[in-house]
Amino acid sequence: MTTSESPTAVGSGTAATDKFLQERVSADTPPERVSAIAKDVLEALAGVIDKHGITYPEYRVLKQWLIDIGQFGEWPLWLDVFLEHNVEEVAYRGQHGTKGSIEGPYYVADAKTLPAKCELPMRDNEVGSKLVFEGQVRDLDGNGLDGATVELWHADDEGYYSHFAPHIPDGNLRGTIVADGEGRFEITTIQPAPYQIPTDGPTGWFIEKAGWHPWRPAHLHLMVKAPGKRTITTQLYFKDGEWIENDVATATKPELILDPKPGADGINRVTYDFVLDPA
Ligand code: MBD
Ligand code: FE
Repeated sequence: MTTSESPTAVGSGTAATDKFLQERVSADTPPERVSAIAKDVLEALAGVIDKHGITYPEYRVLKQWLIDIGQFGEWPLWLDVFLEHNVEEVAYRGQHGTKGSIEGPYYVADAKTLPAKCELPMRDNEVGSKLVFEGQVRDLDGNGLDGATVELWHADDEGYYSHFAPHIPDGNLRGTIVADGEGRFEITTIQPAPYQIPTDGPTGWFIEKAGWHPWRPAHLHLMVKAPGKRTITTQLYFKDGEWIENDVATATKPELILDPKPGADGINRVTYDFVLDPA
């Protein structure tokens, strides 16, 4: 691997920021609500400054770090690691189906469409143990859903994501699986590795200065859709996996843990069914 092909914090950060900027997001927040939220945020920060007796050197370091986060393109990373789980909990209040989890910074829309029984796009020599992931998309009454899609994206055996690491081909380990008429799917992929927040950028420095660890447990990302149903964005983890009890992004849930077992062919297999609420 040449230096220019090595993943760097600024490289993945910039790619995540560029991807996010293409979405041109908006929210219909009225001025009274903006005012109420902004007031509470400022009051919370005032409380922290007062409580800890924040000094001028500390204030200037904060300013520098906020500028660095922007220049490294790491706002998507930092926000999704430290705040998104709170927003996700609010968004899924009162929902009955499969638990959600955070989307994170590395989703890419319009991944290749694949049939219900498929292999995720991967390199000829893709490293990692094979994993067969199968299941069914159902409604709250247990009926299989026609027209369901399962978008799956995950890191490779080194913890890197395609589109956000320069040495991986676009589309690698990403797919939009069209489930069959009863919502069933069977996807062959590889076991992802845990993900490490880049240590050569401001999110990594922040974690290091606080004496925390930069790891997320190995995970699969999923976005599951069906006509007339509420889309769920979630993640699935692996039983007894490293960092499962102390995810830096606080995004694990007991209901979202897989326990693959080798089948008769020796290949690891696991079943997980998704339940969607009405839209
Ligand atoms: C990831 O792979 C991820 O899933 C999240 C939420 C944040 C950073 C990297
Ligand atoms: Fe991830």
